[in-house]
Amino acid sequence: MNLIDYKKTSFLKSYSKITDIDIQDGIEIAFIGYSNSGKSSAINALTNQKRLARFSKTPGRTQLINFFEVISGLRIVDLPGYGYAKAPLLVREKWQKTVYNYLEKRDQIKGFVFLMDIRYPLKKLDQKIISIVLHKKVSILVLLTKCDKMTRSQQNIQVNTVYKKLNFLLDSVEIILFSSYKKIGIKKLESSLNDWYKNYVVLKK
Ligand SMILES: Nc1nc2c(ncn2[C@@H]2O[C@H](COP(=O)(O)OP(=O)(O)OP(=O)(O)O)[C@@H](O)[C@H]2O)c(=O)[nH]1
Ligand SMILES: [Mg+2]
Repeated sequence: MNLIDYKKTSFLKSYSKITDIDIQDGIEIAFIGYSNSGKSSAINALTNQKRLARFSKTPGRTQLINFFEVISGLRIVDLPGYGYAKAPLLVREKWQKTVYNYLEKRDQIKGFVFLMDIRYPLKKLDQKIISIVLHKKVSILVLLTKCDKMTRSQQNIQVNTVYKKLNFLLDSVEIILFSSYKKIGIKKLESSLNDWYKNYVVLKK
C-alpha cells in the first residue's frame, strides 16, 4: 500500500533566512547536497512534476530555502546547494550559513536526504554537513545521483565505497542508486520517506 501520494506535492513558500520561517507544525525532510548534485531534479522526479522545484544546467540555481507540502504536516525542503565554486565567495558563504543554520536549528527536520553525484561522492562539504547533522539522531538517506552516468559495475563500486566510509559514522546507512533521468530509485526513496513519516505518526500518538 502506498501511504502517501507524492504526485500531489505542491509548492508552499520560499525563505531566504531561517528566522523568517513561519511554519511550525508537522515535519520536514531536507534534501541537501552540493550545488548541481540533482536535488531539485530528484524532487521533481519524486513528485512526477516537471517544474515543481526549478532545476537548471547552471549550478547555484536554488538560492532560497523552498518548502513543498506533500500532505498536511509533511514537507519536503529543497535547499540551496553548497560549494558552487563560481559564485562569489560572499554569496557562497551566505548560502552555506543559511544551510548550516537551517540544519542545526530546525527541529522539524526528521530526515535528511543527502544527494551526491555518484561520480564524486563524499566531498569535503558533504563530510562537514554530515558531521553537523550526526548528533541530531535524525534518519539519513544517501542518494547517489546521476547513476545513469556509470555502468552497473562502477555503480556497485561506488555504493560499496560510500557504505564503508559512512558505516563508521552512522548507526545505519541506507544508500540508494538514483537517476532522475532514468527514473531509477524513486520507489525506494518513496518507501524510505513513507517509513519516516509512519514512524513520526506513531511516535506522536
Ligand atoms: N545525467 C543526469 N543528469 C542529471 C540527473 N539529475 C539532474 N541532472 C542534471 O544535473 C544538473 C543539476 O540538477 P539540479 O536538479 O538543478 O541540481 P541541484 O542540486 O538542485 O542544484 P542547485 O539548485 O544548484 O543546488 C542539471 O543539468 C540536471 O539536468 C540525472 O539523473 N542524470
Ligand atoms: Mg536546486
